[in-house]
Amino acid sequence: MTSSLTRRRFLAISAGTAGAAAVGGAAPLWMRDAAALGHAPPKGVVTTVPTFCEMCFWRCGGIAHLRDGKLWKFEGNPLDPQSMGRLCPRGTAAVGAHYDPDRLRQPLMRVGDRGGEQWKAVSWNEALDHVAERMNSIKAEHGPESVALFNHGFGQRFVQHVLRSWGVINYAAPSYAQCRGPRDVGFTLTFGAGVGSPEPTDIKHTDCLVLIGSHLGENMHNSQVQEFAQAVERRIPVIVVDPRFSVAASKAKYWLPVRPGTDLALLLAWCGLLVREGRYDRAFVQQHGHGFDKFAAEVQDYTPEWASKECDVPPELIVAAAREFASRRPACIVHPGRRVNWYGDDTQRSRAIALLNALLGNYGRRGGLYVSQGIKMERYPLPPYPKSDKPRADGGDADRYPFADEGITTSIRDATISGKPYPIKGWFVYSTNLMEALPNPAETVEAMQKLDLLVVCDTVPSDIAGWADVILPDTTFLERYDELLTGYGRNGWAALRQPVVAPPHDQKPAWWIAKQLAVRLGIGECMPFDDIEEYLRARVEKSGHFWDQFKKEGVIVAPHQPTTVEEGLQLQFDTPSGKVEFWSDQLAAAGFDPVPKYTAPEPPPEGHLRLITGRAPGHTFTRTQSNPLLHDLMPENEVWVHPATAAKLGVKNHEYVRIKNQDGIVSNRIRARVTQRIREDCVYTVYGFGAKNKMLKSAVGRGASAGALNTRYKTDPLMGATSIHGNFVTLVKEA
Ligand SMILES: Nc1nc2c(c(=O)[nH]1)N[C@H]1C(S)=C(S)[C@@H](COP(=O)(O)OP(=O)(O)OC[C@H]3O[C@@H](n4cnc5c(=O)[nH]c(N)nc54)[C@H](O)[C@@H]3O)O[C@H]1N2
Ligand SMILES: Nc1nc2c(c(=O)[nH]1)N[C@H]1C(S)=C(S)[C@@H](COP(=O)(O)OP(=O)(O)OC[C@H]3O[C@@H](n4cnc5c(=O)[nH]c(N)nc54)[C@H](O)[C@@H]3O)O[C@H]1N2
Ligand code: SF4
Ligand SMILES: [Mo]
Repeated sequence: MTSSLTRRRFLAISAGTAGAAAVGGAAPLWMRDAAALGHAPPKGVVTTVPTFCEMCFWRCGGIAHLRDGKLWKFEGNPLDPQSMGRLCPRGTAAVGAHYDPDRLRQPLMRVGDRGGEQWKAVSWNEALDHVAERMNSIKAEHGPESVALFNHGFGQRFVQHVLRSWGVINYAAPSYAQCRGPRDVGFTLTFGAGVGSPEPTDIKHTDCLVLIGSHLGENMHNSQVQEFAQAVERRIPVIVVDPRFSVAASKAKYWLPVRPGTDLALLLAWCGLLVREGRYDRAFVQQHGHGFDKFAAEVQDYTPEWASKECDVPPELIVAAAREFASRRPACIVHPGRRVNWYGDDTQRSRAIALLNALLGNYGRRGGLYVSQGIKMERYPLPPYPKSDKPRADGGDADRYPFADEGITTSIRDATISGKPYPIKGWFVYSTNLMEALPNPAETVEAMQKLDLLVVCDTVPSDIAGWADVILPDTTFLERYDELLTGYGRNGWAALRQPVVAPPHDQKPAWWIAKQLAVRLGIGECMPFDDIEEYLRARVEKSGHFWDQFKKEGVIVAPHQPTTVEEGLQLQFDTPSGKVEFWSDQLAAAGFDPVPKYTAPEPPPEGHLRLITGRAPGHTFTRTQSNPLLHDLMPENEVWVHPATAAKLGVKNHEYVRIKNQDGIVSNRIRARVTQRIREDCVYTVYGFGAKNKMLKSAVGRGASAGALNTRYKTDPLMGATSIHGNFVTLVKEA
């Protein structure tokens, strides 16, 4: 396949929503011709620097182009496996993050009440002295465990390292309990390994792809979307299960518009059908399965007719889809999804997805789920972290949720509110916008009122920064070094993040902030190097690579190791039985269902609709709202509503409405998008809009915040993930 073809498909896949979402109907900025993007033939001296993208968490390698020393454009790095030489619209718009006029420019300290958004500009010395002094007084009174870290994204590495070196034991990212946690736990319980990122789905070679929600094409994880576009071009059957006619659904052979929250019924019925009709991989099950007979006995009673009633899709469609994907095994994937925290029982749904894949025998198979390989890069010798005799308060040590294997943001929040198991008095927030990312912002506010110290390190005045005592302005990823990226995939690879341009104001790179803080906390020895380049260079050279070449190429790709049985891989399963656990003794012992059981979701109360959320191709959550290029592409979100529902409510297409939830929370005004592309019993909007911080001038008040409407959430009893799709809403017309 030629790259031009692929590129066309790539654009076509994402165009579906991007075009529709762009207000005003004009082609979105990133799709206009090269000249409009500023890609006119260069004048002046052009230089290039490779680095990797942080516009989302896919970490694509790109090449920044400078014209006369000024940042001009950012393109894919052909050597990089995550970008395969192309960036998605958000990556291309990274230039806008550097030039964003709303950026934080210097450290700020709060004057007046917390959350009052009154600030004075201070020097770095003053800001960091204050943070260190407050941290030390919390340590003196309560111990270092009473300072917690919330972090997300790649830049957090040294911030976390310094805080843990100082004694912090509670730390969490929303990418676990608010995102992929249930999926990774569901897969670990079944196969002994989580899914990880990038997802090892061999879409490139698959003969059939089943998507449960996963809205590829709106979810723009770059290389995955490129492979999906190629798969569509190859005309493989795509099966999409989604209450909404997503971009992926528009490319599908079968679309199953299930009633929201009923996926587990469908998945169990599919398992039942495969078992009854003998359409599963007997050899795989015999060789690698544990407890298959008990599993089979349990699932064989789930029929398409039963699932049809729960899911509100015809039984014939359920059967046809199952026979279609089963006929392609093992080169068939039921995609594990990524943001799976939908209803609070998500680990068991993810486990059902894992079990369905196991029945297809696609684990470690070409066209199925391959087994990722990594790269070995030597470590830099750093002192070990001190030990604490206190338990973790972040729920990450499985006390509170037996199968949690990472820290849980909301457990830290709960501990801050309750003071149990001990008081939490300081929050250090690095690169996560907790006001939007966590459920029920009122609880976040309640917790923050109990703090003696709230530090936020961000690039822009996010909503959480509005609550800070001290705001530390980070550089954007284009202006700094970070830790070395060691990635997993078909090949292991390492990538370098390095400064492309100088920060425009008094912003400082995260590693520098961490080191300065370490010195003030009296633990400077935990970062035993003057400059991070020294650290990175040592790691690279010790690993047998050339630093200068790495700086020039940006990527080191490890030699290929087998990732599938076809390539000679020996399968291993790190479960208690050493096998694929169709029946989970672990779950049974902990008092949970060893095979997932279905509970019907609560129906919306009379006159209410379920609120579901997802992604727009041209934004990443709140982090791109003030990026001028992406703001231009999509300045606000819309609420999707079915014509029949809209007619009942008297709502017209494109009209402004407000979303009101069951607890009386009313959103900013938001345009209605009246469309057949969604079921009648739910509405849909993209998450990340509706910023509240006044300093975010371009984006404040634009669109509705889905985070603010998520006041009613359930917590997954297995591992602590919090649900997002549990709210019922009405649309209120503007007076
Ligand atoms: N452009 C862009 N891409 C991104 C991101 C971004 O911010 N912007 N974020 C990245 C991140 S961190 C993540 S985690 C991923 C998330 O991306 P995905 O893992 O694809 O997220 P989903 O939860 O599957 O996406 C929501 C989809 O699920 C559907 N849905 C809602 N409720 C139900 C239901 O009950 N059943 C079924 N079957 N479907 C339902 C919605 O209609 C929508 O199409 O995207 C990544 N990619
Ligand atoms: N209601 C609802 N809630 C959700 C979701 C949903 O779909 N709906 N999705 C969930 C998912 S999948 C995820 S992954 C999480 C995402 O949650 P977050 O990671 O909190 O999402 P962002 O909005 O990207 O917030 C990141 C913050 O980091 C800042 N930032 C960006 N780059 C840098 C940098 O280089 N340095 C520093 N210091 N800061 C930086 C941004 O300005 C922004 O304030 O949200 C979860 N919460
Ligand atoms: S998927 Fe897009 S935004 Fe995410 S890292 Fe890659 S290019 Fe950047
Ligand atoms: Mo996520």
